[in-house]
Formats: sequence, structure tokens, C-alpha cells
Amino acid sequence: MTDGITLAALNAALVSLDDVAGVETARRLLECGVAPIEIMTACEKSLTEIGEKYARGEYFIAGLIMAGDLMSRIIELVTPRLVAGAETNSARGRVLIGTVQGDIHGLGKNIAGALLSAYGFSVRDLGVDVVCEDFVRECREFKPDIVGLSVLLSTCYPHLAETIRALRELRGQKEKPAIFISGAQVTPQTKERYGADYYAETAFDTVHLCQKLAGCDPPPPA
Ligand code: B12
Repeated sequence: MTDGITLAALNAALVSLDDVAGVETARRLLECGVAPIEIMTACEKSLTEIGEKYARGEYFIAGLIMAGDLMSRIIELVTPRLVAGAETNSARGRVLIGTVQGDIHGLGKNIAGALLSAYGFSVRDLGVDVVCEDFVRECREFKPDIVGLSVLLSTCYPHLAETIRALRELRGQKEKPAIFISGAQVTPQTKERYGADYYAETAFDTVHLCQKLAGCDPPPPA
């Protein structure tokens, strides 16, 4: 029972960049018991549509900025529910995450980081536009089991390549983090091409993957 409020209404509000209706619809969907993961999935689809409108010249950079702000507010609302009930008390392993140099997209990474923390991983988030040297330095200090690299801009793939190369060299030493990549435009082919170990399509994929690598039981369905 969603009281006439639907995921389609959320999609319509987001795609038309109506922040008031977007946040309010997400809030009411949550109140009506719609699963947080369904809301996030609907938001991702809407963002893809917005991205396509931008690519076709129907929206400009201001539209992307508004979409980013709107999405941040919905993430704030939904994340506590998304992670509710997850384990928080055991150190499952250390995960270092960040968005590669030149790229300031951070929303997906933030969701994944929040979920990983909620599932008991110790997460260090380097933020966005992270130069290769910072990943390497943090690997030496934090000694992560897993490094998650986020990249949404294809123009930043050279930085992705550079970072993976540097982390491989580090892996020649004692620390051996597994490297995975993620981001809206990333595909399994990107993983093959740039020599990462794994590819995660969604934030939940990320949790499953890290649990598998850490030898834990899979998380319950959202
Ligand atoms: C919002 C947005 C912005 C916002 C970002 C705000 C923010 N705080 O992040 C702003 C306004 C900053 C922006 C700027 C630009 N953007 Co932009 N943006 C988008 C948009 C619409 C949504 C991205 C998003 O947040 N998606 C929602 C999240 C939840 O999805 P996600 O990132 O894929 O994350 C999920 C998974 O991939 C995974 N995950 C993702 N990352 C990670 C990381 C880790 C470690 C883990 C564990 C998991 C994980 O978990 C998430 C949840 O399931 C996309 C369109 C699209 N299709 O994605 C364009 C898009 C990515 N942008 C694009 C472009 C071109 C730009 C600009 C160059 C525009 C310009 N002319 O200036 C600038 C670049 C700025 C820069 N240097 O980075 C293009 C990229 C095209 C390409 N192939 O390179 C896209 C695809 C739009 C398009 N179709 O043209 N953008």
C-alpha cells in the first residue's frame, strides 16, 4: 500500500528535476514500506535518463548539478534504512575506496561506502578526484584487503589505468589488496581492459563481493 505514491512518480519528479516533489515522494515511499533498495534502483534509472538528456543536449551542466544535489538528499534519507539491520560490530576487513583523479562523481561511492561500513567492513574513503599517489600512500598506511576504484568519466580511464598499475607494483611488495572498479559507465570489459580483479555493478554487488573475498556469509536480501 503506497497511498497513491509510486516509483513512477518518483521517476517523474527526478527526471523533471523537481527537488521538492522528488524528496517528498522518496520520503513517502519509505513511510509506506517500499524497500530502500527499490527506491535507490529507481533513482539510478532516473539519473541515467537525466544523463541521457544531458548527452542529447536537452539538459545542461546545471541540470546535472541539480540532479546531484537532489540525489544527495535522497541518499541522506534512504541510507539509514538501507543499512538498518546490517551487522556493525565485526571487523570484516579493510576496504579503501575513492574516485580516481579528474572525476568528482561521488554519490555511488558514498552509498557503497555506507553499506560496506554497515556490513562490518572498516572503510576508508579518500573522496573524489584522488591522485594515484594518494591511493598508494593509503595502501601502505591503511593496508586494505580490498581497494574499490570509482570512475564515471571515460576521459578519466587513463588515471584509472595509472592507479591500477601503481597498485599492482605495490602488490609486488607485502600488501596484496584485491582491486575492483565500479561506476555508472563501467562494464566487465572495462575491468578486463584495465586489469582490475573485479567489477561491481551496484553497491550491493560491492558488499557481496567484499563478503565473498573476506570469506563471510552473504548479506540478507534488502
Ligand atoms: C549527477 C551527475 C553529475 C554530478 C555529480 C554529483 C556528485 N556529487 O557525484 C556533477 C554535476 C558533479 C556532474 C559533473 C559532470 N558530469 Co556527470 N553525471 C551525473 C549523472 C546524471 C548521475 C551520476 C550518479 O551519481 N549516478 C547515481 C549513482 C548512485 O550511480 P553510480 O555512480 O553508478 O554508483 C552505483 C554503482 O556504480 C556502484 N558504485 C559506484 N561507484 C562506486 C565506487 C565504489 C568504491 C563502490 C564500492 C561502488 C560504486 O554503487 C552505486 C550504487 O549502486 C550521470 C549519468 C549516469 N548515467 O550516471 C552523469 C555522467 C556520469 N556525467 C557525465 C559528464 C560528461 C559530466 C561532466 C564532464 C559535465 C561537464 N561538461 O562538466 C562533469 C564532470 C565533472 C568531473 N570532473 O567529474 C557523463 C559521463 C560520460 C562519460 N562516458 O564519460 C554522464 C554519464 C552523463 C552523460 N550521459 O553524458 N555529473
